[in-house]
Amino acid sequence: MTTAAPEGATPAPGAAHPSTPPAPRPSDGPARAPAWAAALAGLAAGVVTVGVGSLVAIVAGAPTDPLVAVGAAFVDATPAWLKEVAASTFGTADKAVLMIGEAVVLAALAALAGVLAARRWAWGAAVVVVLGLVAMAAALGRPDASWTAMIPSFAGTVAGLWTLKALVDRLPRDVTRPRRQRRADDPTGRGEDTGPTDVPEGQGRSADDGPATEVTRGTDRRRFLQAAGVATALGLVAVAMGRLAGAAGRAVTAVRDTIRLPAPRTAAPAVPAGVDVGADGVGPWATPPDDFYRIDTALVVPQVDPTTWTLRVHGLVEQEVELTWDELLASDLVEAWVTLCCVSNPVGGDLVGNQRWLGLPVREVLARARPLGDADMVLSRSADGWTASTPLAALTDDRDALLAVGMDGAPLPVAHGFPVRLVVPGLYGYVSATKWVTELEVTRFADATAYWTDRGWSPHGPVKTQSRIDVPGDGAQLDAGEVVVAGTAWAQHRGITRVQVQVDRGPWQDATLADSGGIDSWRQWRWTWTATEPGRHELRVRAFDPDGPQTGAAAGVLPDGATGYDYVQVQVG
Ligand SMILES: Nc1nc2c(c(=O)[nH]1)N[C@H]1C(S)=C(S)[C@@H](COP(=O)(O)O)O[C@H]1N2
Ligand SMILES: [Mo]
Repeated sequence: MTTAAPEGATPAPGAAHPSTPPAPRPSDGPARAPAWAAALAGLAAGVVTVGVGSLVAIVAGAPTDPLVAVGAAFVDATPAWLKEVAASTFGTADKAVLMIGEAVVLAALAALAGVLAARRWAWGAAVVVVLGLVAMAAALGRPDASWTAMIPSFAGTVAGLWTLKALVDRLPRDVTRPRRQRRADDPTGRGEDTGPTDVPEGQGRSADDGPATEVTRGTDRRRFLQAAGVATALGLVAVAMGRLAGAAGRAVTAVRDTIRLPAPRTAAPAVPAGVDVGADGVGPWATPPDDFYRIDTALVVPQVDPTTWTLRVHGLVEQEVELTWDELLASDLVEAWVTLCCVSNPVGGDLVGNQRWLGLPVREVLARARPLGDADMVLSRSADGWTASTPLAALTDDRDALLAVGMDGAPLPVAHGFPVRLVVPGLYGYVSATKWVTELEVTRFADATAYWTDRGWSPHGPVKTQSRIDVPGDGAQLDAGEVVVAGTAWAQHRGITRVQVQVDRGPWQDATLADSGGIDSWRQWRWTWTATEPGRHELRVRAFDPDGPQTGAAAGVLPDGATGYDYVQVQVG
């Protein structure tokens, strides 16, 4: 009988004790869970799936909420005539109707998954997995979607499967069990001597508990309802958070869409056509904003409304200053190309990007506040409380340290700091590039520390001169002959003066530099290698700034940025 018992059936008392044979259970037939409970398990798992999916979507900062993605894919896939019918029938409410319809269909399928899972786990699981695959496909099918678009649906599906399994295991069973035999009839004859340590908790019950059927069902049902209730509540909270964040996001995005940035007082210098080295596999010199690396601690991207945004400049200043969005846009804005990079970028890594920023030089705002003589640092703070410590000198010298409002000729993308962020040439992002910035506190390194400094990173983060081989890729198989070796190098605010490549630790050889787009931007390079000898080879690169070659000593990113030469190993022939 035990082998025929469905998953989740209460183990017989003493089952965990090989020395104690199970008590006879004459009518303990294959217990069947009531359909309402199985359907409820499915619904709860469905709510968890959707909730986790939309939460993960916010965390990922992507518009790939599974429900929305499926809805959007449905709209795209709907033949035009059906769309017309829907539009004329439901009018402007058709999107809401679509989402409600989707929720109803999903609820029905979730309930079905529960009922099936209660009979046979694999059937129920299959329904969940198929739904998950549909959502992943829908998310991947959105325009511009990268493979990460499927993560929310995937996470939701995993969470849903887990919840379904947990609830199905707890389904109450309609079992009619006779009153268990008294201990006196116990075939082991151990009778009343059976101590509490001998019987696992909750499994051994004395006959005084009354009819086993009532006790078991009542407990089962209560436990199940509690578990289903908790799962549903958590799922609903997640859904609500997803909706709220989504609504705030849409509102700020809508405001962003209406903004027309003023023309710069000083336009960025014209970029020579030759900044791109023109080698396959080397990305564009100007990083498209959609491809620009994103690093921040924000779980939910801060939604800052420019109309209520202000920048407060205070601390060691003669005059506190408060700047509004309108005042900022009415200022003389400057445009500059600046390469931003992350201190966590390993040698050869891609946490680096180059863009054209539009903003007000920070020194002009600071000049209005008039920092006091003993100040040496500006602690910038974001709307979500993140902080960066920037040397006052880097913000007041003649470099283009900007209170930026534009990137690539458009308002900042929300994930890159809309409406206002800092961009400071020559410093890693963690000590300078505060997104969603709302506050500049003029202070001293001796008196204040920033977010990452409190977590073991250096208070100072000047960018280290670095170079990277983009082609050939590590592990590439190459034909003997001429091989294009190319990549990029950066030494913001000092400039790249030379790049060299080395084969198998031989002599360093000069690469050809692409045109310079200014000392604050990275510089591409290429070198042609005549690969004659078949076998394994190693290519290394190093860059020079006006002070000399980059350091070759390998060091990790902590506490102030990685050093060492980037290299690739390739196979020729
Ligand atoms: N508010 C805020 N700004 C921030 C951060 C952050 O966590 N929060 N991270 C910084 C770090 S470490 C880097 S490298 C840059 C990255 O900017 P990006 O995401 O626009 O590429 O932002 C900086 N600005
Ligand atoms: Mo960073």
